[in-house]
Amino acid sequence: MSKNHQPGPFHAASAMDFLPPAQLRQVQFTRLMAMVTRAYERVALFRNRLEERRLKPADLKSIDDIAKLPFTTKTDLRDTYPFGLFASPLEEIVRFHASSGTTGKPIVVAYTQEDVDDWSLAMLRSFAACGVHSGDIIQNAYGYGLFTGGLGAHYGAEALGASVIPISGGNTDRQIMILKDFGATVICCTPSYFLHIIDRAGELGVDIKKLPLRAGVFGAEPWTENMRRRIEAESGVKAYDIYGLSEIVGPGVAMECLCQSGPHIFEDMFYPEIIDPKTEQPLPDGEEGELVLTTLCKRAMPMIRYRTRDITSLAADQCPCGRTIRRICRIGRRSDDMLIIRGVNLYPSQIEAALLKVEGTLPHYAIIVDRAQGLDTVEVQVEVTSESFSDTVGAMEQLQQKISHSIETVTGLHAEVRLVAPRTLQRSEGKAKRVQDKRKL
Ligand code: DLL
Repeated sequence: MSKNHQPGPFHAASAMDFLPPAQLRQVQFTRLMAMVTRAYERVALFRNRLEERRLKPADLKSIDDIAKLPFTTKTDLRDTYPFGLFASPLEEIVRFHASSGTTGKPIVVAYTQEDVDDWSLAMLRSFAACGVHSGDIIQNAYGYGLFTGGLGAHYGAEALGASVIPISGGNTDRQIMILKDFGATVICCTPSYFLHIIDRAGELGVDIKKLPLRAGVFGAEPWTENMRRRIEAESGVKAYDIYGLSEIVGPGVAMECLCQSGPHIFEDMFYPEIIDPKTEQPLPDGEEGELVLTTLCKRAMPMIRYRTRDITSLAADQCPCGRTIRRICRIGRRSDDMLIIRGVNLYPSQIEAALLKVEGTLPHYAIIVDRAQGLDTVEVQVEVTSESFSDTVGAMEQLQQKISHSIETVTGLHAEVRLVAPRTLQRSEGKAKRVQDKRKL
């Protein structure tokens, strides 16, 4: 192990990260059996899917048999909205979260008390993996609310025994003041937001390199090695990649260790597979494809072979940190059209759903995504009917506001709206290309 790759103090909660592979497989199989049995007995969709394949939980003989199980997709969550996939009665649910669906309705996820405890443990292991410890002051700038980032990181940080500053996202000047005044040693936020904090700190004459801030737990959106280098060079803060998604638990599905060689998946809790998104056949370690995850511990809302749409590969080589759990490579793209804007998931179909709610608009629109001073911007250009377009300036402004409001209601995001005359936006001869993503990550 090189000098830069010190393993850091070992945290007892991380023992599962280092299990011998045969023992890990045994743990995975035992947990899989309990989870699949629960899903089969309590969730109609899973029971029907298994019955269609003439499968019973008892037919699974080893963890490899997971490949016999049916996939679950975001459409399944949409079709069973809001509570149709719950395996626990509502009395046992202690928490809901939600994330963007593909149209107007969000997808809902739920947790029992044990689920919240397991999630906190996964986040504790995430923090411990990158050397964060009980003496740290963690500024948690992930959004608190239905988004899983804020509360997920919060509970994990408390379980670790660290001091949490639950500042949530936004209000950058205050973020910088608190970073300085409280002497935060760790920050949690999206990597693009941290770049924005760096830029703003520069404008305010604050040198982040001189602050006690040592590490950043960055995720919820794709980022690159280039961004990591920029963050580290400009702020002196070590940047670690954290991965997760609401459907599986939230943040803490996978997290980088001090070696910064890709997030380790907490495989005893979330079983990873890589499949070819077209043929749906499993691919071996090292090959790129779509990540499929199965929750091995979840009670309120178990997920069987959930198709994440995230494209990655599982690293086959051993990490110098000694963890036996596998790593995923950076997720740079998805196999669907979901965009991530300031950490918020956005489907073009949501914009369409928002426009449909406003009279006077036509179903032709373009979404232009860009990045200004580290922050993502969204402009929506909308064709309006000729009657609306020839209306008074006041009426046009009103329509613009209505559209903007409708987009914000459906997506939770603010977008600049530009009204254009009928037949101005380029028509496509094949699949409509509605999104221009000009961000250079
Ligand atoms: O973004 C959970 C999270 C919160 C992860 C805080 C990390 C930190 P969702 O809003 O459901 O959940 O979005 C999940 O975001 O399928 C990926 O496409 C993307 N994503 C999350 N982390 C990363 C990452 C949270 N480190 C979706 N790199 C996922 C690339 C990421 N993409």
